[in-house]
Amino acid sequence: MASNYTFVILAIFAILLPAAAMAKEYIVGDDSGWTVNHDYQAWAKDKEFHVNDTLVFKYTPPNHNVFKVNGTEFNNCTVPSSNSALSSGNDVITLSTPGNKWYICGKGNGDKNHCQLGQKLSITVKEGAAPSAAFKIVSSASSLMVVAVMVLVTLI
Ligand SMILES: *[C@@H]1O[C@H](CO)[C@@H](O)[C@H](O)[C@H]1NC(C)=O
Ligand SMILES: *[C@@H]1O[C@H](CO)[C@@H](O)[C@H](O)[C@H]1NC(C)=O
Ligand SMILES: *[C@@H]1O[C@H](CO)[C@@H](O)[C@H](O)[C@H]1NC(C)=O
Ligand SMILES: [Cu+2]
Repeated sequence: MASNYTFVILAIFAILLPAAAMAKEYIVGDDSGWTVNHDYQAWAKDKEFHVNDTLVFKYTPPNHNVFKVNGTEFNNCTVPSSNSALSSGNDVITLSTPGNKWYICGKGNGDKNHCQLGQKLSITVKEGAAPSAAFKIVSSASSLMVVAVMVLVTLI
């Protein structure tokens, strides 16, 4: 009897734990994509980024590109001279380490480059994977089952 319940609990964890650690994918700017005159800090404000989540920068090449820069370059809209831009128009960046990350577009437009026109994103990546809503529900359900099993074991 009790071992059946234990098996069920173990099976539920085996199925749902990998899903709980699953990374999230964020389309930068959602439907607007990666473009000028968009407030990416407002877009990022209500989001929590965790290690292994991904950012997807969507745009029509060669109109834009993506440079990962440091805080100084971000603040000054300094485009790195190195040829390290992502430019596919569907650029996927995995957030592999925690900390602050900065991204800008390196394209120019007269005397203002796209970064100066607001095409810049700064985020903070948190350590560890985010627990999903499904995981929270399942873990509370599992806790209830553990209690049920303990009650059964005590009664037997
Ligand atoms: C940012 O990068 C530039 C050039 O690559 C470098 O000179 C500068 O020291 C860096 N700043 C920081 C805060 O890392
Ligand atoms: C960045 O801008 C600040 C002022 O906003 C300036 O003092 C500094 O020299 C600039 N740095 C670079 C690397 O352009
Ligand atoms: C991120 O993914 C790597 C490789 O799949 C994995 O080894 C690591 O544990 C993951 N980190 C987190 C915090 O989920
Ligand atoms: Cu651009």
